[in-house]
Amino acid sequence: MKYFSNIEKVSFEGKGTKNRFAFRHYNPNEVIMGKTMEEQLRFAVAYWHTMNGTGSDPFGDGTYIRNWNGRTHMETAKNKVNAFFELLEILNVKYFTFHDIDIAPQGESLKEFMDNIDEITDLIKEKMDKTGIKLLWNTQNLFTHPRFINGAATSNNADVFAYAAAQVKKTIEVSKKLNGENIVFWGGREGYESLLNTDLNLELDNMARLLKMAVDYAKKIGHKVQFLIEPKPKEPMTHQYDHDAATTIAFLYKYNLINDFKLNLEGNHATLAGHTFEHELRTARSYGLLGSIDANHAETILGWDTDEFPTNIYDTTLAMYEILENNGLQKGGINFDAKVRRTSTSMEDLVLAHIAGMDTYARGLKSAAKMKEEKFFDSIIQERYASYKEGIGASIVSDNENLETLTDYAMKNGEIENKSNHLEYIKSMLNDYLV
Ligand code: XUL
Ligand code: CO
Repeated sequence: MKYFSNIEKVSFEGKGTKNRFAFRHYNPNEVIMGKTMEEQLRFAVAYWHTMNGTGSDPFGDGTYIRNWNGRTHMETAKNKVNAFFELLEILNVKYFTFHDIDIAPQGESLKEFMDNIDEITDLIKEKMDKTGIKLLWNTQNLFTHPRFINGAATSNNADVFAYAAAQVKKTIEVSKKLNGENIVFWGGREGYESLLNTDLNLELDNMARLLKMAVDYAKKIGHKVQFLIEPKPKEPMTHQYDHDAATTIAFLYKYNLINDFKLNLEGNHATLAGHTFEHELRTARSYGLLGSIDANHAETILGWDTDEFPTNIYDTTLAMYEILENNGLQKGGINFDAKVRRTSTSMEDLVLAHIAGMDTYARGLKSAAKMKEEKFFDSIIQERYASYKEGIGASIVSDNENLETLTDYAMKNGEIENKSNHLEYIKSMLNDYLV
C-alpha cells in the first residue's frame, strides 16, 4: 500500500478481537435471510468527504493530515484516485459515489472541466476494471460554485439553468462510461431564501424540466440507470423544495416523474426535517420508492448537518428493518455520506470510521433479521389492528360501509373500549434484540 502504509486489508475477526483494523460484526460471507451480508448491505464510500474533506469548520481551518497532494491540481486528482481505490480495497467495500467536482479540477472553462473529467474517469475505469469495484452513483455538484448562488434548475438566471444542464448531461455520460447503477439529484440550492422575490411555480416547473431532460437523455443514449432524488429540508437554503420524502413524492406525482425516480434517503436529513430516519424510509417504502440510503447520523443537539458516521445501533436496526421489509435496496446501497470528526485527523481514522459504520449497520441487519424472523413487529401490529379482521372492521376495509350504515352501527354500539398499547413494554422487548 502506498498511501495507507502499514494498514492491511480489513477482515472479519469477531467481537473479541483486539485488532482495531478488523470487523467485529460485518462478516461479508455470512448469510442473513438468504443473502450474504455483502449482498444485503452494498456499502459505498463517498469521495467528497473521504478524499476532499479537510476538517475545517466555520470557526477553524482544516486539521486532517493527508499525503496525496501533488504539484498540480491534476496530479493531486490522480493521486486521490489511487489512494481512494487503495482505501476501498483495504475496507473490502465494493461500491463508491462521487460528485463531478470531487474527482476533477474545474479549470478555467466548462470545456476544460469536461476534459479533466474524461481524463480522470479513464483512470477510475482502469481501477474499476482491475478491482471489480463498482459505481453505486454519481451526481453533479450544482451548489458550491458562486454561479449557483440562486440555485441551478431553480435559478432566476436562465444561463445558470443551461450550465447545470451541461453538467447533468456529463454526469449521465460518465455514468454510462463507468456502468453506474444510479444517478442522484440532491437539490443543493434548489429552494428559496424569501418569497418576497420568488416565483415559486416557475422554479418548481424548471426543476421538473431539468429532471425530465435527464430521463430523456439517458434513454436517448441507451443508459438504463436508476434516478434518485435525495430530500433535505434546509441547509444551505432556508426552504428546500425536496423537503422530505413526502414532499418529494408529491412533486414526483405532480410532474409525472413518479415512474422515473426513487428516493435516496439520508439519516441526518431526516432528523433535520424533524423526522426519524425510519419514518423517511417507511414513507418511501409505502409508495414503492425506497431506492438507496446515505448512511450517517446527526449530532441532534447541534441541529445542523454534521454527517457523522453511523454508530447508533438503535437507528441502524430500525433502518435495516425497513430495508429488509423492502426486500433490500435492489440497485441502491448504503453510502457513507459521512465525515470523520475534526479531531480524527489521521489517515487511519478514514479506515476506522468506515469500519465503525459497517459494523454498526451489520449489527442493525442482524437484529432486524431476527425481529423479522420472530415476527416481532408483525405480531404487535396484528394484535393492535385486530378490530379490522372481523365484524364491522372487516366490512369497512372491504369498502362495504358508508356514513349511514356506520351511523346505524355506532348508535347501537354503546360505549367504546380501547386497549392499552403497552408501548414501554414493546420498547423494552426491542432493546433485547439490540444486545
Ligand atoms: C448534502 C448531501 C450531499 C448529497 C449528494 O447534505 O447529502 O452530499 O448526498 O450531493
Ligand atoms: Co447525502
